[in-house]
Amino acid sequence: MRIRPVLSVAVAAAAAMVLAVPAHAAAAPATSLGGHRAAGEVVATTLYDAVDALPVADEDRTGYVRTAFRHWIDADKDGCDTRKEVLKAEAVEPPAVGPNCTLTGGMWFSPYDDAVLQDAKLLDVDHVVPLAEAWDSGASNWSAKEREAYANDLDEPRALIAVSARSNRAKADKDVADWLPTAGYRCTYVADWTAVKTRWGLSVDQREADALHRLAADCPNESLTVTLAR
Ligand SMILES: [Ca+2]
Ligand SMILES: [Ca+2]
Repeated sequence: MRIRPVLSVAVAAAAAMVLAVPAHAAAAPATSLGGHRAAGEVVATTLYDAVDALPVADEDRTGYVRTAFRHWIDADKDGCDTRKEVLKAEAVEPPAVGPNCTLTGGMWFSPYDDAVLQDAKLLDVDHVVPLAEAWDSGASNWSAKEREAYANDLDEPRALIAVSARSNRAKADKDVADWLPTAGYRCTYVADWTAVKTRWGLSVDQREADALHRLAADCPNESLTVTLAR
């Protein structure tokens, strides 16, 4: 069970972009990620093809510090930072929002470990592809602004997720070769991981690529639509 109201906004935005081009062009969405990429491009692919398209490269953590990714910001200046925005968006029962965006009450479902939580303090907002993993697989070459956009990516509902602090701390900065959520959520997680890596043009290391292929083979080859961020 996932409640992601922002998803409908993303779908509407993607549909609007499709509608903005002639019908014959809309019938042939981009399916290949080889070569040219452009921010804002909507890629319509499948899970298997998307996994195949991720570039394989060695990863390098040299120079990584968590503060290289500025977060949490309050992009729309409504008093609620990115963490609070995700908590509000994903609540099964909405919390009361007080001064300084203090969240009281509410209920959340953490799909990583099937936990039901009734206190925002018990949740972390997880970067599905962790900041350190992003650094290792491409973000070390980005500008500070790009890293800030990555760390606060509210435009992509698959990028950030409210989960139990317990499960997030078990995951830490591990990739799919070393940590997975509960079995019932794995296919969603693998698809979300692949979508985020695709969106941001991040590479995968060989162990991770092997794990993604193995995991995806046990999942339906669902269609995957990704708006490229860079
Ligand atoms: Ca805000
Ligand atoms: Ca990796």
